[in-house]
Amino acid sequence: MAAEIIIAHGIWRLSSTLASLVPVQISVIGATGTGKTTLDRQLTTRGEVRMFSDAERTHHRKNWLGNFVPPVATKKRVKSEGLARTVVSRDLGGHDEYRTLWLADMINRDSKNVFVVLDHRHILDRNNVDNQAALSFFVEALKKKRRPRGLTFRGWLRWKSWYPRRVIVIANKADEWMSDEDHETWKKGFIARHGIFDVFRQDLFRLQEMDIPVYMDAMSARYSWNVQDALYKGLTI
Ligand SMILES: Nc1nc2c(ncn2[C@@H]2O[C@H](COP(=O)(O)OP(=O)(O)OP(=O)(O)O)[C@@H](O)[C@H]2O)c(=O)[nH]1
Ligand SMILES: [Mg+2]
Repeated sequence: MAAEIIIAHGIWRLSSTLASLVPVQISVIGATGTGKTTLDRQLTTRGEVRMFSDAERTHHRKNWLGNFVPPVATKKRVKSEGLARTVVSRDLGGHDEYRTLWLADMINRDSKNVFVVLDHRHILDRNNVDNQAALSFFVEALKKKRRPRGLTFRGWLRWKSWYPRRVIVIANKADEWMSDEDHETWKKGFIARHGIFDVFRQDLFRLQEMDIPVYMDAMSARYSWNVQDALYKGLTI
């Protein structure tokens, strides 16, 4: 009996280790300057990430067909509460001209886990709609089934019936906007009710109408607060 328990435990450990090694494709999108490159660096190197100046925003060159050339996709380990996953992502730029590249990339890689990175600029300046525009573009493109430029042959075969499996909205730069009271709300698990998400609710409901589950969380990519946990939890909803 004891031997059987040991063997069963061994099999369980082995299968969970193997599952953690299977790469999961993820897409990280969001307006320029929200912290996508910082997140990419955080997952690669850990610890405090240096500040990136305006001159260091992500840009891509065009190929002879006029399509933007994305950077290579890289593997990263994401750990949370003793569990781990291997994720594959590409650091794409957030400027308006790269939005179709976000779509083409997620369809080409069949990356069904979409992380939308936001910051608090719409709270600092009520007239700033960068974050809203980025999310709306994505939701609208899914709803209207726009065919993005730059699809590969495989992407072209799947684009018509392609939908993400989950959308994870992460409010970054929590070190700047999160108050002690907000932190209490977060600890209780109610961060989705925070005002920072209010302007996005209409679009988030539209995603739910398409049967796409939405998860909301907060993080500080620069100071490594709740980065891996938010990603890991997002992948499990
Ligand atoms: N305070 C704070 N600043 C952050 C955080 N994450 C990113 N930043 C800062 O926000 C600015 C933009 O960060 P990037 O990572 O370059 O933004 P991006 O989303 O890659 O921008 P694009 O490449 O144009 O799409 C930089 O000055 C970062 O240092 C954070 O968690 N907290
Ligand atoms: Mg960048």
